[in-house]
Amino acid sequence: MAAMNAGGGAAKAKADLKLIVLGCSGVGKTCLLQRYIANTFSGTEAHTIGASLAMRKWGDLNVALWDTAGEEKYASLSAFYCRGASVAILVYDITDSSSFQKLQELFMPLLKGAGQSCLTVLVGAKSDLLGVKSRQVTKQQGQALAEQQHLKQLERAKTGGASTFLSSVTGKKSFFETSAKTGENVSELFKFIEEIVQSQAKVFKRDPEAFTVEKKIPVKEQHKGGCCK
Ligand SMILES: Nc1nc2c(ncn2[C@@H]2O[C@H](COP(=O)(O)OP(=O)(O)O)[C@@H](O)[C@H]2O)c(=O)[nH]1
Ligand SMILES: [Mg+2]
Repeated sequence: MAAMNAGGGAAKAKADLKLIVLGCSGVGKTCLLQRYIANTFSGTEAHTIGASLAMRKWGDLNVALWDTAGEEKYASLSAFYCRGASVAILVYDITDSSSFQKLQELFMPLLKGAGQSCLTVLVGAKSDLLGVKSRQVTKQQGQALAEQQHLKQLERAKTGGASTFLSSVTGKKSFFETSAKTGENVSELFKFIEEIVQSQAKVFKRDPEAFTVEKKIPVKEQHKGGCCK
């Protein structure tokens, strides 16, 4: 079970790599992590996990899973939050085209601060809502963005001279539509990431970006609704 610090105070942990979840407020980032970590979903309560850092062990690797705790509202904090990330899960809501737009405009540029060979995976969240609400972002749009983003990261890694494992990853596969509510595709998403990461364990073990994370954690995240208000 993951060691979580769900309340206020400081979290401190040694990590071999950092995974971050980026996207507008309300798209379902916290619920996605909660489904993965605890296999639960709560549609109502304030998500204390939204203010926390969770650790997972993938083979020999200690992975720090960072959930944005309101940082999505403050670009400067988000840049700090992206620093040195090895994996970024980029989330939008498939029933909200503005969350897809804002992901590209506000959040993807922040990846400049992530690790040079950062693996990016795109997630269209809330797939269970399709019977209730209409889809605003097609699968094709999601897949095209995933491929485009993957190529961008690959280019960046190569320009920086880093020998990168990203060339062994297919952009097309770096895209998932998930539901934290039903659990659809959530384990597939993390399995995909974990397999890539584990196959590169030696790289991560050697990586100078391995770090100690320490962060003052706000006591509670509050939802004001809407996207990035
Ligand atoms: N139907 C449905 N609702 C979801 C899903 N994921 C999150 N939500 C709801 O969307 C709202 C925001 O979720 P949250 O994870 O807190 O979003 P965050 O701000 O991106 O962390 C909450 O009311 C959740 O219950 C999902 O997969 N399906
Ligand atoms: Mg959250």
